[in-house]
Amino acid sequence: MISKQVLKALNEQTHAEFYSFYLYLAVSSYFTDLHLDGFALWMEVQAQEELAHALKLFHHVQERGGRPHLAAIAEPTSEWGSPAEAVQAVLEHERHITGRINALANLASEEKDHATSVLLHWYVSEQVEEEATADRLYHQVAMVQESPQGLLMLDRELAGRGGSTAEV
Ligand code: OFO
Repeated sequence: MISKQVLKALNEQTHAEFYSFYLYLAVSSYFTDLHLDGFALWMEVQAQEELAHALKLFHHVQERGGRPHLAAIAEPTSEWGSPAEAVQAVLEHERHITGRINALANLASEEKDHATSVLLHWYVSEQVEEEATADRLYHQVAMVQESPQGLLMLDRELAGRGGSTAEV
């Protein structure tokens, strides 16, 4: 049986992952408006990953005899000053999520909830990848932001890699 504290924290993290889904969709939509379809696709694939992250936690709560609580999801920002700013927002969000996952992992250890600890090992590794890919993309877009040609080349590259978020 899951403790009340762990249940609450897992539900909050599920909510944070649903918010991540919303944020990536908002960024995807921003890039669609700019006709940067490769960026838009990359962000949409990321959004799908976030949905999977949320559902994995949702099902874990159910399997442990808890009840998921579905709180309202806030509207994400939908406008940024430049493509680099939009990608920076994603990078900062991933850093924030890493902090949350680490705090959750600490709580699961303190509560001796081994099943949740094992599940969270996956999230800890996933966050290393999420931050690294967002960081790489941010540096690439910042590098070409003054060059429309460079931006279009990067966009084409991202369009070709839309099926995998593990690479940029
Ligand atoms: Fe769910 O990892 Fe990104 O936010």
